Amino acid sequence: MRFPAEPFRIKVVEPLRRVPREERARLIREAGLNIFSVPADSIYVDLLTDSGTSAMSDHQWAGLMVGDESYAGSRNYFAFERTVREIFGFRYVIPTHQGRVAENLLFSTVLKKGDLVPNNIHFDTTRANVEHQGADALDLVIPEGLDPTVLHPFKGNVDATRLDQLLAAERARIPLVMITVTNNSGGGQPVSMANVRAVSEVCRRHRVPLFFDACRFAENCYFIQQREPGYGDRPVESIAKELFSHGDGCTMSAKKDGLVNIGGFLAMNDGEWAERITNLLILIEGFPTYGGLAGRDLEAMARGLREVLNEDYLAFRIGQVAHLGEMLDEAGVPIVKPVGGHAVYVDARRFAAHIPQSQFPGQALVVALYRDYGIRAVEVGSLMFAHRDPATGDTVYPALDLVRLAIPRRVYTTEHMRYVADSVIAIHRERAALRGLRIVHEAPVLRHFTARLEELTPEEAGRTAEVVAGR
Ligand code: P70
Repeated sequence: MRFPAEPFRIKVVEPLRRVPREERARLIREAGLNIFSVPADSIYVDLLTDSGTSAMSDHQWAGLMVGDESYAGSRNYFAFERTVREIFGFRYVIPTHQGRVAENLLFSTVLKKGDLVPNNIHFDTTRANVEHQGADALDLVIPEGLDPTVLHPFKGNVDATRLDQLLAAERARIPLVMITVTNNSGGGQPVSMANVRAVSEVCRRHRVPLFFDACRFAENCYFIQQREPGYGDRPVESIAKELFSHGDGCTMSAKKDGLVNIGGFLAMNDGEWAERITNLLILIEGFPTYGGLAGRDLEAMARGLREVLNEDYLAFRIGQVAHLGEMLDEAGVPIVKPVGGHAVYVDARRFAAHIPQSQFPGQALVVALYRDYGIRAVEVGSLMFAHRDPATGDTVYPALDLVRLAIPRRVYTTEHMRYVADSVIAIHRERAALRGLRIVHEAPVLRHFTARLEELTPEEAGRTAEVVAGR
């Protein structure tokens, strides 16, 4: 047996619609080749994100019925606060309606212009929220974390030596250090406990608070149990408690490992920061015992945070994602290895080697996956991350150009995964037919959400390919 079968059975089903290919071709064209603009009911298997797409359990749905919608002091808040204190161990618990608000509240409270925030790799909303304060977001992942072919058990690790040097030189500009678990932008790769301990030691020596971006903490802790010496016999929950004991706070989008469709929070030990953040919360999100959510949402989140630590669930979850990766890898499709916790990342630079990064090879694959097979994936590459160097005006391309197949939690069956694998493999066989793209409209920040693109003609694509090849 490759991995344990689903540790749940299905009580409610949601029918999926399969639209004809011609209709998909029209929809993606009208969407400006931007997959975010395609209506979701025209998608067969939606792997855009694992965020907010989880199936809740019967226990969580039952929790919605005991929602206490009091403006202040809802009992669901206290259940939620208790749960977060127990698992994460932080004193102050501030609910928000999703992760980026937690980031925004934290950064607008503690950052000033010219500051620096190190992280393994900032996720796009985190980077944007840091930069929105006029500060710099610095990525300090270990070099292995940027090479899709290197097999390393903890490719999300922070380069602790570089962090130490940076703090020695720039301490005054660094109000906090962050670690993202798992490292989403680097392929959903975990961070080891040893690395967290090392980073924590560096931070304490320089007296800088350490915060986690905890979106996928349970998946990270499961990898620690499976891969790190000394943790094989430890329950995932106890690993999580140890992990967070090395830090001073966290931001969390509960839309991932909270197993809910909406929700997030900030938690920390510093009372002064918590007070300033709470004041801002009241201004923009809501009263501190609901923070932009309904009482029932807080209950679902409290229950989800416990369910996600169930080890039968985690073994199935991580196994299902790994299985999709294995099917692709065995067929020669270039993917980021080892496979991460929530998604399989296809290496688009190798998949479509004839398309230069300036022509968005990842997005070309995303378009083909939808048009030919009704599957929605997301580009995590030059469309999402390329930017202009303010000094030289040159375009700086990210090291990795990836296409992410994110697997929603408890939503798709292994048969769906087989369909996805067969589709990607079929496109890979015909990859020479993929054509580069160009942007015709873009927003100044987070452009990938709304950009419009068009396909290059074969002649245009041919010309740039020759220039790239130096002919
Ligand atoms: C994803 C979503 C959200 C996220 C995250 C980390 C490590 C913070 C947040 C923000 C975003 C996304 C990307 C592409 C398509 C759809 C959605 N990640 N930190 O799928 O949390 O969304 O709750 O504000 O991964 O990776 P929130």
